[in-house]
Amino acid sequence: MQKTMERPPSPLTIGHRSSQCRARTAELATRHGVIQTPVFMPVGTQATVKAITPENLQEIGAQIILGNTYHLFVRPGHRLIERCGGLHRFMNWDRAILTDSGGFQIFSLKKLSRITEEGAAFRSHLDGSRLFLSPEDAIEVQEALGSDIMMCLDTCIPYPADRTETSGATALTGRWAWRCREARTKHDHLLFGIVQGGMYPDLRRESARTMIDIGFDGYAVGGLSVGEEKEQMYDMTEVTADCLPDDYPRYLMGVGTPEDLVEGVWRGIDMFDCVMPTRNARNGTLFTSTGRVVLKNSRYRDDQLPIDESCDCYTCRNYSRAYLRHLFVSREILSYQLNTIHNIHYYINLMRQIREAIAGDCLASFRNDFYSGLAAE
Ligand code: PRF
Ligand code: ZN
Repeated sequence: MQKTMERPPSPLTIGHRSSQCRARTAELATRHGVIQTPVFMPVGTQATVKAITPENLQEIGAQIILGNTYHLFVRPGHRLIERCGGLHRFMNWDRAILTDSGGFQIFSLKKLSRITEEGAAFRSHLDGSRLFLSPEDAIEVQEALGSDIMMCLDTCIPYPADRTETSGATALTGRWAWRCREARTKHDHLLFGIVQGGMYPDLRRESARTMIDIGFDGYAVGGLSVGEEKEQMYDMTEVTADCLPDDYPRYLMGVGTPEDLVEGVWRGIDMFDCVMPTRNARNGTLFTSTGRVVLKNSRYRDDQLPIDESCDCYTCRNYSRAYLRHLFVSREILSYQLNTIHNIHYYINLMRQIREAIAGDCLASFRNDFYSGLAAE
């Protein structure tokens, strides 16, 4: 009882709950506006969503983007960004920003890092210089950036990992989460805890319990999409989401494909981020309602159709597959911009359709139609 009383008020206001599954629509209140969920957050690691302008993002309808503590800490440094008026002003984006804590990036650069109780010691991926990030530092950096949603510093567990290793890393993530909450000085900037626990359902439940006891403004599911099978990823998402309080936001980190978004929402996830739409755009792979278009494929050489006939993005309204293929094979700069506009639009529009389907209580038929559309090609 006591613990429930200590919980911060939820920033989430639930709209509709699906009668068919765990999905819900909601509004998430941040310092930079109210976000309609479920939502996809385009990734802007280096204070830019690669290849497109904030104006492009606004026109597409992106409500919130993700920034990375680790990258901005290493370069150009959070104090410089603070002197420039914070991350929003620095990059000219006045909607919401969620910042990842750096835990996952440091994990990704594993050979360059060493995790201790105190924090993560690592070498800069730029010049090899020695750096250190404690849970307290991660909060200080995110507060200096002016992040609307800060993430706790966590330790992402590799896959596969045995139970002993998973249990130790998950417990450390719990101790760091306490320190993150203590280090926080700005209470109007939201702070989310991250559930780890690898592929062990009981460790997931224990980790969720720890995060709930600490009391955060929202809860993330970390440590998934790290090499495990899809079914396992969906099972772990479900196990974790089911342990989290129903009235707080749930965020599935670093996931995923369009199919993963549908499956995540089905299991009660409200927020997603992934480099997939932006990275694939730059590699010439475009998402459509009938599957993926790989631009280098010669079948598109003479193709007058837009990328997706049912898409109303700037790219599809104005350019043919033949032109986009030409730009891509010629490695023209415009290729990156036009492809990114389309892919982000596809993801943002998919989430809008999902929200409408939940509100109309027809997510099950939406999901069926979505899969038959993909299978049509
Ligand atoms: N932790 C953090 N960021 C992340 C992850 C995580 O586990 C993942 C895992 N898919 C992506 N991004 N802090
Ligand atoms: Zn399009």
